[in-house]
Amino acid sequence: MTTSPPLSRRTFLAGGSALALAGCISVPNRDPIIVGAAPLKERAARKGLIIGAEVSAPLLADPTFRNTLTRDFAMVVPGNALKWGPLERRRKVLDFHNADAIADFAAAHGMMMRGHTLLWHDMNPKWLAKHLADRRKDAARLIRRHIKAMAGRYRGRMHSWDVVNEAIEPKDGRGDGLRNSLFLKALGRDYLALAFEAAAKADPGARLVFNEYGCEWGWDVGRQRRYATLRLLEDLLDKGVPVHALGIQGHLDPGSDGSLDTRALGQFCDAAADLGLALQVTELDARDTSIGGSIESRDRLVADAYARFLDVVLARPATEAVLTWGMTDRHSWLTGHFPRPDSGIVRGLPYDADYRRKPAWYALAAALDAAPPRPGRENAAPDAS
Ligand code: 9MR
Repeated sequence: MTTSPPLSRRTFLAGGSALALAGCISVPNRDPIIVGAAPLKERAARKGLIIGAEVSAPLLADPTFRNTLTRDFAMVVPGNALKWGPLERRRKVLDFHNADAIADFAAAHGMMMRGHTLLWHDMNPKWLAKHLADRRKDAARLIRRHIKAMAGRYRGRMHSWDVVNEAIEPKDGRGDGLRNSLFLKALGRDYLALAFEAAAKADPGARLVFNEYGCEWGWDVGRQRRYATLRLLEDLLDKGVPVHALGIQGHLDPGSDGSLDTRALGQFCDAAADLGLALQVTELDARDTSIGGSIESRDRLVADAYARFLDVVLARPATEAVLTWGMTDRHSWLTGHFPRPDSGIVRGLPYDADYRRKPAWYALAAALDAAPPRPGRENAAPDAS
């Protein structure tokens, strides 16, 4: 069970114009949250935290998107531009133009950047699986070369890299809970150490992250995922493999009972921190696909999921960053991947499709305000003022 932070720790505004700007949401079973409209990045920086959002390059040309993004967020992460598939559709022809556009945008606006992702079982070029299967002897060299090309190109410019994404899949039936991905098939579990070592060599300054989903699930498979993740990280760290942080994706599903077990999530965060890892929330959103009722009540449940999840993760001093997977419901993977029965837009992000702040924005703001400061890191983020 999480408890509400005392209201005195929330940001209050009083007075006519301030109240017009202020948001007031009433989250079920909690006090009403009243927060001003101070940018999220300012609130995060006060606590030594970083707030960021997933973007795609074409959106950066839209002034409304751009202005909202730079006002609220201090970090960007490309949603797809750095995945192996879009990057090297044809073998040995690398297309960095979208990723470069995002990196240039970040630099021009004093924003930080995360890299997503060096190795993932999904969104790979068609030629890759066959190539790895046909030439197992070359697999390690090919993976090293890929990581060197990617992480090397942005050396010194990435705050962190998702080195390996979603490597856990208990349903694949292995004793260690690892996903039977094309990389595992080619190299066995050694591919994980190889990837982190290659990334450390290519960009020694970047934080190297193991990124995973389903860490907050209450179901049995959630418990299995957490167990497998911790055992794997412990093993890698024991062997001296340079893993620096655990990425907790945070794709929440408030319409589904058991999808968020705050107690298990808290214990998981503590166990990862005990291993010496930093924590990042890397892909936060909350889908209302299976929630009926009015927009207001749907938005309240989404905001409640943000609040309950963030209260747990931000209470941990090891947590250093929160990134939402997108910013506005106008551009979110959720509507395509988890369509609502009424075919409406899925309202999982802090801004609605018309760039109005939603209760989820205010829940995020309140959670940042309530987070304990990270000693020594307050206002450490660039462009925090
Ligand atoms: O947001 C991404 C979407 O545009 C792609 O179609 C999809 C492909 O599976 O990947 C989405 O991003 C995923 C991320 O890379 C890893 N975690 C889950 C995200 C949502 O599927």
